[in-house]
Amino acid sequence: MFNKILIANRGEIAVRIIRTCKALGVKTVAIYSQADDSAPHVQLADEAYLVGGPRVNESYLNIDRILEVADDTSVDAIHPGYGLLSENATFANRCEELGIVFIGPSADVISNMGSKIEARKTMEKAGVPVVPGITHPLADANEAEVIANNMGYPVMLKASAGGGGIGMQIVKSAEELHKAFAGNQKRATDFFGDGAMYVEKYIENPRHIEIQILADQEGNTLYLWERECSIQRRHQKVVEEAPSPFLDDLTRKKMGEAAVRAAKSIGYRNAGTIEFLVDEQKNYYFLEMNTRLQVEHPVTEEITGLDLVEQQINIAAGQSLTFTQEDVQKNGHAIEVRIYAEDPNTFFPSPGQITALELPEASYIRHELAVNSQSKVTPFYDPMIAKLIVKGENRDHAIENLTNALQHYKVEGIKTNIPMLQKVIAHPEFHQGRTTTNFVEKHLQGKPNVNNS
Ligand code: MV4
Repeated sequence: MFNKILIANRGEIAVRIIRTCKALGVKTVAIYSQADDSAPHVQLADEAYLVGGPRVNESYLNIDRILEVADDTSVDAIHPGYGLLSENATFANRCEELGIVFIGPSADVISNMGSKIEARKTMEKAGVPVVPGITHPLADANEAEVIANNMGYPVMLKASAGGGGIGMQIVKSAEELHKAFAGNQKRATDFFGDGAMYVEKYIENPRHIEIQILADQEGNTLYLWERECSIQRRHQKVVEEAPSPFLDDLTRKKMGEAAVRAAKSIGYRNAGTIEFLVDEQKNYYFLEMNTRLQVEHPVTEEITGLDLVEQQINIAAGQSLTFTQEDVQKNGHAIEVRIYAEDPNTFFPSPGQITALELPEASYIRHELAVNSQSKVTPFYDPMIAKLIVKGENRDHAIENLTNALQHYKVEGIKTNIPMLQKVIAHPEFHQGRTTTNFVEKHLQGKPNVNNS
């Protein structure tokens, strides 16, 4: 087992990782920016080092400086958390060159899954259903038109390097196609420095359901059920739950087995997530693979009783999984809501000084916090300040527990999205499990399902 781990992240996920390290008796090294000198993760770690200015490019993405700290402190491994350097193949490679274990898959696997076209090709070969479409880069708008005419409209143009909803465009007719192609290619080039695009059939009113997997160094690969993450606003997830209210046990098993095939086909090691779009007929299609721990991992932990960070660390340290697929439990129902420092009406970030923080406590409540009652929320990072996770014997109980918890959740000094979360979970459509990706636009903003990206 490792003696010391550096956590190359900040906020709630850095705190979360430190917690498991402490439980495992592993020493921790935190890094921080000038804007984070009194942040919770800095206070909790055994050692903490300043790595640069407030902007992520100067600090949390500063690979040279982070590796200098890792070297100086003689850590055995680096946990990248999510976002930031977690899916950066260069960083994974640099760690390996220094003889430091990157807690994640190999650099090759990261880059293979980072290209959506490569990922589609790989999954198709592995017998995992992908959204109907192509697995090569489009030469030009004329080729896109030929393919789209064959496939039938609407279609979606997507950037191969895309993610987070950037660089994708719905196209409803041949007339729209040439303009959409040029616009999308420009955005892809501007954002990702890569204009490669492919085209897929557009799936109407899909759900976003993802399968958590774990794979050890020997290739033992298990699925840890699904998370339903359809309720989002502008590609920012808001509510996540496990299990999905939409899946039946047979679909659940088939998706789990497809996810295991996907992971095995690329020699995957680590915790990982296979994202699927699921249509109204419960057809599921591979969307992308995330080669890291996810923000919403706690709902899986709550229903399985597993600690995913512990599993990641054990796997990275070369230990084999100590349980089999049949051992993976699925108890009760868990829901996570993301608390953002944002104006509930305009959705703009609302940074500032927190003046009071009073949290509900109960056996069914779990908090993951990036802040305390004295924190200042700065404009430099993601405005997510906390996650609230509740459990229940079943979905109705979980919703009831969440309603109570949110009622007693007090953050003062800054604005938060709590009123919006309350509207979501009080909505009859949510109670009925009609959680589709257009939920927020349809039920909370009175607008049709427009593509805002
Ligand atoms: C789609 C789609 C419909 N059809 N692809 C959005 C994020 C990106 N990773 C993929 N996304 C979508 N791809 C096809 N062929 C609809 C979406 C989509 C979406 C997906 C998951 C969660 C929320 C979403 C909101 C709008 C659109």
